[in-house]
Amino acid sequence: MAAAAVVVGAIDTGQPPAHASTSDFAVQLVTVDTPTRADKERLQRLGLDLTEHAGHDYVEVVLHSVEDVDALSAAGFTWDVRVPDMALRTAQVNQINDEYAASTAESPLPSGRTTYRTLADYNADMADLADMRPDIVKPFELPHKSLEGKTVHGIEIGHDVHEAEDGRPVFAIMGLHHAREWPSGELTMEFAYDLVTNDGSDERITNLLDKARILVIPVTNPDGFEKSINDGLLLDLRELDDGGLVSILGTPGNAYKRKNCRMVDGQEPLAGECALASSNGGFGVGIDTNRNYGGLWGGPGASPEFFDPTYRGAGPFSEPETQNIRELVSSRQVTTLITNHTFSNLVLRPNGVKPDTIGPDGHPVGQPHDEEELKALGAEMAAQNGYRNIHGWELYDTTGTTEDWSYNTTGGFGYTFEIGESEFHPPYPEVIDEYLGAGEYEGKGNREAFLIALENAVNTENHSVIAGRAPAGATLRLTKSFATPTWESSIADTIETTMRVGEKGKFSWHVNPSTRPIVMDRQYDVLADEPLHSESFEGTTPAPTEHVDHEFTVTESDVDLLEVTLDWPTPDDMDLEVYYREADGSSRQVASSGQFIGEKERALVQHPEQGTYVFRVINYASVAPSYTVTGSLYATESKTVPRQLIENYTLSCEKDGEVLERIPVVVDRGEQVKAKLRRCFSNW
Ligand code: 0X9
Ligand code: ZN
Repeated sequence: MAAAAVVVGAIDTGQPPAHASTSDFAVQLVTVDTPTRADKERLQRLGLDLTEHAGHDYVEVVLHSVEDVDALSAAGFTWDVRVPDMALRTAQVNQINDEYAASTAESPLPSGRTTYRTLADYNADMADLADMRPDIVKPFELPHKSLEGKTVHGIEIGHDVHEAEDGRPVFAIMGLHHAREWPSGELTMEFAYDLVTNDGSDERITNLLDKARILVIPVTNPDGFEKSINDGLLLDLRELDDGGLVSILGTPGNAYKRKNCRMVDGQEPLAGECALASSNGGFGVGIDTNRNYGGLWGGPGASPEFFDPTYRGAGPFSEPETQNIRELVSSRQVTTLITNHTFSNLVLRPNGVKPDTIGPDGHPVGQPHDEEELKALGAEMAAQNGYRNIHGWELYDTTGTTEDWSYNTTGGFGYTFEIGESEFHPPYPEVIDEYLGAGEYEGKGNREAFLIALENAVNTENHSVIAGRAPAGATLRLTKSFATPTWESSIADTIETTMRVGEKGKFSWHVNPSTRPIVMDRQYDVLADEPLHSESFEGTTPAPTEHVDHEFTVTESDVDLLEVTLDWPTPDDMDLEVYYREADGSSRQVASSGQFIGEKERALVQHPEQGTYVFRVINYASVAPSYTVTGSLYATESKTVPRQLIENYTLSCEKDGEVLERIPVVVDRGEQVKAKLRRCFSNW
């Protein structure tokens, strides 16, 4: 089947745009038909630039070259073009942004900004916030410079922020792992402005700055972001003299770059090298920093190929950009974390791989141990921004992502926000709406979602507290070392955090549970071996391109899966479609299967409603005299992988760097335990 061209959201001049570049391929965004999960997995293996924008029967993909188009059609996929020329679209967005900025002195954002920030703007804004309120804003540098030698900046916000840590819980929010996802940095930065400018006047925020410390890292991948924003802002629309035909100045360059600036594994890039490597829209070189974290590193949904958009890197945490976040999160008690991305209007929670996937420990990866709480908080946040609240794996598998590592390693709740409807960097007014909320979400939006996340960070029901008495001025240190499983091996991980005991000699330390979620008991569902009910229909094959329908009724109410299989004796092609018959007699397609020639068909309907289904057997090109179509209904059984370990922290009590006492502490989520220190007092 040929690809139909459906053009949405781009200027349609009726003529192909003129390009300044010699290359005549326009980078485009297409919607690829993937009716089954198997299709999605097959698509994923092609190494194309998949976006997170996907539904049950499609995935949006960025096509950067003729080779990409060829790969897609060679694999038999069909697609619609959504944005036929992304460079043109970016140029158009730039024009909208220029007009908005020219007509608007100050936006309703906390900072009042009217345009996207450049890298220099982010760094200047963080410095400005620290100047504005030095008492509550502490600038910090992440431990590793980027590959190009840039300092990665962050700010810590909270009352008495310059004092030694006092046991308050920590909230972390970050953006721009992916270079082209500009709003992810904007919203992160705006939240910082919101907190800082409302301290003292807004009771809720003032209270939160009393109870928590907030780590803000708007640009985790400064090398990549710099390339994307610099090239992206250069794209320019010019009116031609002969009748206003739209032309475009420049090529996309790195405007759609995703990854970091690693050019060759294990080597630092040469000066200027990364900016020049704008082949294929700049997605070619680099490591996907959101596949480079250690948790299940190298598993499904992360590519071993350097030029793949989801290249995982030479090893877990091989990149300075991910080492930075690792060391930050391992040295603080981050009870809630949000990593911002664009786009697709999603609140994603762990895990990144389908629960029935057999993990490296030989058991199904399962649901996260804290699924219920993670889901509930996700739902609360999603009610503010109108996003879908789902697991990372529900679109496609990923491993080595930020929150899959941070949650499974530290137990702190972690989420990926996929901000915005349909673009990596939409017109700036959309960024404002995403932050403040618009339409039915007016006054809520991601601002409110972030505040709820921050409130969760201080909510003792969802973390742990170690309380007790210790000599005033003592340093308390919590440490824990363990092996974090990657997909094929493991890495050594250490958590080490400190706090200083105040003058009253009492402490209350807000921490993550001592046992990691990954070794706690966890649930997974398996399909029962035997179907609840199964029915087969034999039929005479219709003429090519014709079809035959069979009706199948579901009377049971608690069915987890309807499996429909189609079999025939010859190695040629039939297709299968499954419809649900609505009360008004109309039919709605609920599943389909259109495999390659020779492969038999299998379509799945999750949680089928009661009622009548139609199995449509289509003769695509088969000479078989007859076929068999079978519907089977299955229930799932919930199983448990038992808790493998109880882990403890080691709490040490120190005076001037000398350890006076060490005790083990075990604490579960939602629990408060007393730590009884003795020798620390007697030896003080
Ligand atoms: O693929 C990604 O890294 C993220 N999507 S994006 O379009 N921004 O690139 C999603 C990662 C989060 N998903 C999971 N944890 N599964
Ligand atoms: Zn992203």
